[in-house]
Amino acid sequence: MNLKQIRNFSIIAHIDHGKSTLADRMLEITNTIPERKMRDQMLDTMELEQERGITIKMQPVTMKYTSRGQEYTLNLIDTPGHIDFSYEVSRALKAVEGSILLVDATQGVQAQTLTTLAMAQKAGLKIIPALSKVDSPLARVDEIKEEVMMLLDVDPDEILCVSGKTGEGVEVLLEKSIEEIEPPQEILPDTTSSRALVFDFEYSSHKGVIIYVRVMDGSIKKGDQMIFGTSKRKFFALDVGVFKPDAQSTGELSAGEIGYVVTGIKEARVAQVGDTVTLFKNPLEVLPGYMDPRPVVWASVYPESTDDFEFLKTALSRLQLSDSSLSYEEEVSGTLGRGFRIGCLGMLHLEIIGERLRREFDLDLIITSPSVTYEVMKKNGEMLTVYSSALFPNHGEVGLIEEPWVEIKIISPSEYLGNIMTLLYEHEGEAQDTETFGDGRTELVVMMPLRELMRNFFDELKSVSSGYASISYEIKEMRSADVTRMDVLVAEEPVAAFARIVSTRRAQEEAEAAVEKLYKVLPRQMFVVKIQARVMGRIIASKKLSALKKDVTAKLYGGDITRKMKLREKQKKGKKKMASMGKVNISHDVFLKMMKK
Ligand SMILES: Nc1nc2c(ncn2[C@@H]2O[C@H](COP(=O)(O)OP(=O)(O)OP(=O)(O)O)[C@@H](O)[C@H]2O)c(=O)[nH]1
Ligand SMILES: [Mg+2]
Repeated sequence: MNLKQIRNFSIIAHIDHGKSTLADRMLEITNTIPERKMRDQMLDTMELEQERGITIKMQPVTMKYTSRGQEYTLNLIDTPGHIDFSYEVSRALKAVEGSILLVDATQGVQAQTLTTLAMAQKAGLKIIPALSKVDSPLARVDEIKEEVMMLLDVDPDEILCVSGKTGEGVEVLLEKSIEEIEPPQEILPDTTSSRALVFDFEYSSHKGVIIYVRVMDGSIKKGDQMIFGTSKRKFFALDVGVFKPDAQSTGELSAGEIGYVVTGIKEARVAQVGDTVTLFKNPLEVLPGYMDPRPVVWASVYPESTDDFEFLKTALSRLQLSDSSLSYEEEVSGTLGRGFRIGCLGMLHLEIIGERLRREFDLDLIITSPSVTYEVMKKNGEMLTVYSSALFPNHGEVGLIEEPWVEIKIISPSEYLGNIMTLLYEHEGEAQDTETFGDGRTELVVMMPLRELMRNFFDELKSVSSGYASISYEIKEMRSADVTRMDVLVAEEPVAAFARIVSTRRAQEEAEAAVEKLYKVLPRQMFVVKIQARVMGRIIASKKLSALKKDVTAKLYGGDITRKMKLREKQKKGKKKMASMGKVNISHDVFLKMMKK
């Protein structure tokens, strides 16, 4: 295929600014999808994406479009807007030459507008700015244009106005993209070999790993023997084709094109995003790949039924083949048995992983409350990286603790600043910088412990700003942390799964909340059960769950009072014995209820 007739681009924007809806109109205009098959957010192919109305995974699609008598192949990659999925965006950007930067005309520039734009600029991409949702009665076109002009240093007439709802302006946007985005170029135009960048993959039980590639040099044909540059695994290209957005076999993918290659590989961890595939008999050098994503939060996942352990293991390895940002390691817990510690890019990511495991693999799971990573130096000089609360050393052994801090950027209408400042204080935030941003809005730069960001900060920010504030964050540095382990004891025994790492200044509050919660969900036993929270070797919250009264004498009608007394005496002894054994059987149901917010 002639490179000059190819254009590769992505759509980037803040969450919900209308990327997938704009893509729908492009699919229609280019007749990529017949009208009768069209539905809203066509590129959100996952059931969860449709249900929640958000894009989770990037989705490439190949379209044909004729402009001024010339037919073009347009490869579009729709990207997610939510911050937890920005690793998807960064990978998509390495496969294209340009990006449409969409700004919602009813909302204006938001935090993720800035971060995704910075990513695209760093990748050296041509930026095509456009306002979306201009059909809306709430659209403030002139005002928002000003914001974009400041951001990009462009003239107002360079900012297009589109509506994914009505289709207004979409053809103009396509024409402009063809005009302004550079066609792809080969790095080695004369090569007889081929190579491609792997930017994503999926797994099919029939076909094995299917890699999503951007061909950089030469062309990949069905039947070619290929090799992964880094993992060195060989395979035959069993099928080659493009996304329409369903896979459509073409037999060949040439330089500049975006499509898929079926590898037949069934084992996990061979295909890596960012790896290069090249012709086996004449391999080319490996292309620069991607930085591995750094997990932000860790949580433990256990099957509700211990028999499901192997199945959970398989499920995670499959899931990793459709979500390259997921990492996990095996872990054993005294109470919950064998499970995994999984690393995620944020709370929504963790929630989506849990939901996919339940749905796509029909697994019943216990997911512990998430924790960030702590670097602990023990008094004996030993260094530990702790991801799991239960493994956090005892207070007496701890020398120094460090935890990750993030730089967060918040954009909000200025009238909510007071509320936001209070919230920041509650979450140990330190304001660094404020700047007025456009009309009546303020941009705040704040440093905060990641631990506090993960403590429901996003939801609280939404609520104190009536949904108007937007946020992005980046992990910046490690700082010393004033945190400690809180144990929850049931009948005087600590329950590992309930251990949490809490900030010392909030220890009392957390301890009382944990005891209260367990008091509510733990069924009564045959004997009195103490529920306690312990911090730094001291019990700081405690509650007694009274015993279940089972009247052992009920069956004795009238009769002998001494016999009744004897029975009661016996029962008392029995209870005492049970209590002294300290065995309270905590059911999975109780664990589940405790893990829930
Ligand atoms: N009025 C109006 N509403 C729109 C338009 N485009 C999208 N919407 C609505 O805005 C919401 C978000 O649209 P999406 O296309 O899913 O946004 P997105 O940018 O793909 O969202 P993420 O992928 O989750 O970041 C939906 O409720 C759409 O119906 C538009 O042009 N006009
Ligand atoms: Mg979307």
